[in-house]
Amino acid sequence: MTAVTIPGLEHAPTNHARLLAWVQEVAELTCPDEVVWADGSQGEWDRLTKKLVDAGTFVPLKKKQNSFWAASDPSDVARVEERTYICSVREEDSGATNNWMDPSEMKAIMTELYRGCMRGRTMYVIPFCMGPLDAEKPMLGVEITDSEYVVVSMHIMTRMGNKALALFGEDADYVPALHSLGAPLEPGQQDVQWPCNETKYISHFPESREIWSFGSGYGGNALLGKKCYSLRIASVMARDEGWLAEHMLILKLTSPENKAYYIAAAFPSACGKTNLAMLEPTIPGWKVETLGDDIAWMRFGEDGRLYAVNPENGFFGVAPGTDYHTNPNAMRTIAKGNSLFTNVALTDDGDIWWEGIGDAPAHLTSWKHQDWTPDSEELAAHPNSRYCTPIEQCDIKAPEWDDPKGVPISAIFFGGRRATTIPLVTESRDWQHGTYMGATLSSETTAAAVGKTGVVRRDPMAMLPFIGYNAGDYFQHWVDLGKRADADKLPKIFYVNWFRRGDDKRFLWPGFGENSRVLKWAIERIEGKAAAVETPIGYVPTADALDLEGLDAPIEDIEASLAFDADEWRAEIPLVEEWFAKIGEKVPTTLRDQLATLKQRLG
Ligand code: SAT
Ligand code: MN
Repeated sequence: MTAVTIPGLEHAPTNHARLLAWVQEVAELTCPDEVVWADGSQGEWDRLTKKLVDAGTFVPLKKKQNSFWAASDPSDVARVEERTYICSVREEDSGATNNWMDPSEMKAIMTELYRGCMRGRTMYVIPFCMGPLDAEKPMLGVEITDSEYVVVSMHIMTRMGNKALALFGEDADYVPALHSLGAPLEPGQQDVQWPCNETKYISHFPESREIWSFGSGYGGNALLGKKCYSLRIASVMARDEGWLAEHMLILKLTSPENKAYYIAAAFPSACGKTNLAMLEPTIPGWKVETLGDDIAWMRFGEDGRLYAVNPENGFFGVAPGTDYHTNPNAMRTIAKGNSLFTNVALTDDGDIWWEGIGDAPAHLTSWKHQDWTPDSEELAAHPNSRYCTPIEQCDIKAPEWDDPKGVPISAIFFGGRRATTIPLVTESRDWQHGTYMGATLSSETTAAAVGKTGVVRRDPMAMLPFIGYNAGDYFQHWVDLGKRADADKLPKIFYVNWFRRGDDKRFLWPGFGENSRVLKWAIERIEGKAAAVETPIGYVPTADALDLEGLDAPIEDIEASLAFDADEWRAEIPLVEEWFAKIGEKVPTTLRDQLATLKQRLG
């Protein structure tokens, strides 16, 4: 058989034999018009953003330099959890919380979908590195894609191109990640603004550390370094190698005494991770700096402490609700330009707009490309519309944000969106109790995934859609790490809920910058300085243990936000039992014991 010649295939900038063979194989299967190796240069950015503008996918923003507006196909706006698969060799290794298909069966189906799927398009080969390039063991990947939108998004979200490829040598390990929009073009066929396919698969092969994605151009489905690699595949690597890959922001909190603490916090998608990561404290003398807003990789250092690294290079934040009040630092970051905006609204003078950013102009172009006025019944921006912007230009990034050593974590926060039951903050008794809190975390669903919003579901460690293996084994991994470590050096675990509501549905706690009061209490607990009451669910502050100086909120609301209500917690027990029953026999004994203790304490 003679090898197919596809322009660009000959001039590969690497001698990495396995990578070359894979690129050749994919090109022969998908039949692109040409193959281009992404170099990550400014010239490449300029060329591809122009191509996207010419195609109608991007509109350049007159009011933000080097920034672009894109609106997706209305069917391609979020992660598709129903179409996301963990294709482990054994079904039980995928577990009750993941979709599973036999790997060879999935590969057979997807190979047919991929056959000829890049006709009429360019196939890009994007070498990338998750986490610092100068890490002891750089975490490499290669995404093959036929989407220019993906290439330019990867410019922002990852370290990619030549600087990543330089680390491959001739045989470095890397995660192969194949992506196609699934929208081949016949000769002369006019392209659409947002090509995609009705059939979608987001597949992971944990044993061989591979990712195959088809049919979607949306961030979480298509930027494969993010959820697919840094959470689903990395969680499997972390289990095998004794570390943690978590859905957590990383922030640095400096006290008035100038002591720095690092906090990692897990909340489900669209529950305020980015806002907390960039918080402006309302209490004097405290300072927050940002290291990451979505993913933390945590490994034990030589001193026995847990060190966190953010594998990403940019923020892919939920736009609606972001403004100079809720997240001034995000606003300042995107104001500098060099950003992409997807599914927000476009103003007539070439700027972006979304619900919650301020008064609506008299006329907008909505995310559906329709005329929009304040009288319109539909939202101007999709609730899961996103900004994509480099960390580098965030004024409050911590200087050590890309230190390959990472930062030592003092506290881990778990949190969800719950109108009832869960107090503003609860401190766990120890790591195992904290693991129980994480494993039973619950939250109301948001627009970040396709499906109904506002439904309470268990979202363990905010990782429900991202655990790349059996959730019971994942809990066991958390338990085991805690047993192996020196208890004094482990982060203290807290459970928070900014979203508790009063009888009339109003939020009891003002949130945003005021959350600094909760951070302060947590740090003072670590330092043994703040008071708390012991309850059956852990240690909860009374209102006077919190610094409430200058807080403009009724004290009754604050007290209600902190309240432990035994009846509400008794009602929670059957839900946790149902949840553990769903996970099945792999629920660690330690967690069953935690549940039994809680039941007993509740009486
Ligand atoms: O949609 S993404 O997966 O890119 C972001 C998120 O849901 O956290
Ligand atoms: Mn996320």
